[in-house]
Amino acid sequence: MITRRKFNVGLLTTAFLSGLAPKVLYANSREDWDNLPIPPVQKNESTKKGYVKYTINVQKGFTEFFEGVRVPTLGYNGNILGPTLRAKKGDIVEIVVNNKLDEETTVHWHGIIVPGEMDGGPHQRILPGKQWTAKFIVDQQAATVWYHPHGIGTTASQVYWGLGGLFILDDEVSENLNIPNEYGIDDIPIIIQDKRFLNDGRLVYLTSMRDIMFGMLGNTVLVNGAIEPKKTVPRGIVRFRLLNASNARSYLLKFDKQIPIFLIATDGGFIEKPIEINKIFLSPGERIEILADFSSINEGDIVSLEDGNYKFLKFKIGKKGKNYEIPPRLANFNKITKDESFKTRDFVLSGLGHMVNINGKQFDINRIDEIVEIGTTEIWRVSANMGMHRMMINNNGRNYVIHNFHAHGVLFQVLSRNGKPPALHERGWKDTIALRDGDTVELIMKFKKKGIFMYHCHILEHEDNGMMGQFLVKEDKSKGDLV
Ligand SMILES: [Cu+2]
Repeated sequence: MITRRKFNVGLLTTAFLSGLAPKVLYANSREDWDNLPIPPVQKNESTKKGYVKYTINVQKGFTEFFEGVRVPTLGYNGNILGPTLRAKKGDIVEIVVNNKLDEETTVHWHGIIVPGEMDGGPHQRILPGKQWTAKFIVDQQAATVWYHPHGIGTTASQVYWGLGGLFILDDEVSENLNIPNEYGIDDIPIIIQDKRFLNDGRLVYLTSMRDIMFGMLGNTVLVNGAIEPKKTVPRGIVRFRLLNASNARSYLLKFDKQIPIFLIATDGGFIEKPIEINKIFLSPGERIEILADFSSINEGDIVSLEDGNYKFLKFKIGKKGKNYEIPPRLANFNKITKDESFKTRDFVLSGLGHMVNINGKQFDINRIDEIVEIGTTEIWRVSANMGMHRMMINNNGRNYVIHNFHAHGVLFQVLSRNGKPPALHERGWKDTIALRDGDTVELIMKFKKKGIFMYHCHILEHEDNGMMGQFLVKEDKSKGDLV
């Protein structure tokens, strides 16, 4: 995947190293349209009905982000990022992973609820030159999920240098709704990442103490591996599957023109009915699906997606697209109520940099932190408390996402944030949730798969520095097999 931009030597100064570069930096770049890379859909190697087989090679490559500057990157079956994998509810999925790197890796299916041994966490190490096969049944509703490395101490760098890909799960509901579903045409994957480039166009990682403290923030936003790309979209309703695959940055996105936007899915899939929103919030690891209605925009006009006033993705409105509607209903949503909970556990995320911890502990692969009984429902009360570090984060602003919380092997619903009902975009199925300093969220979840799973901060430098714990979902033999 070659994603060229002409580089304006000298315009990028260190003043922008911790903030995002304003768009004027690239004002003189080539104005190619339709240079948004669309990750190819991986071909199913199996012809058996209901059986999906993929082979993923984890490999080294090069990417030319700026014309004439080739930088080393990592990719799945390519130079950067990876193909989009697809499977349907009920499918048996077999994925063969070949590690062609010089270091070990793992592949975690973020948002897919599989038994612990297939989860691709730190226990499923793939040594250099070795192979690992994951096999699982898709046992959940349609959703936009993703896959990425999850080794001990290597997740952040491997994701930063390019490893990550989308995984789209379908079901009867997603296939029968009259919403855009032409991949890459009106159903568009948007993988958002920020990276730090030097004046000469080189990509760099971890260059200051701040990167260790708060996680790596870049100075340039990439979409699907390309810098500030552009795409023509049909004049009508377009579906966007947004994934924040950044190491540490959260985004508050909006379009720069007034158009109706409807939230249709959160991390774990469809919500009950579309909700009109005007901003899209995503912390690292989170996904959101939206329908944007461009029919009021004239053909040829440009609408940008922006964070603050940094327009990092531009859409040119093309010819009228297919006739879609904003459906009045999307899917069944069974709310889990508080009284179903069997137990409440507390998780306090504290510290920065090398001091990050959960409940005062740092990750130890030989220690199980929590034991849960399969089939039970629990409330996990998760909070971020900076304590003595509070002074350091004050200049990041009150809404700064200092940590977030991702649990493997389970989807949850948010009961409350700071005692109040959660925001609209947090009322669906979730697997990752943002936390500001002082926030407390109550998450309710039912454990359906057995094995050892991780819970951690998805600011990847924090995860690698030990902001992670393990829970074991155990079968209660007296109650029979629920898996
Ligand atoms: Cu964190």
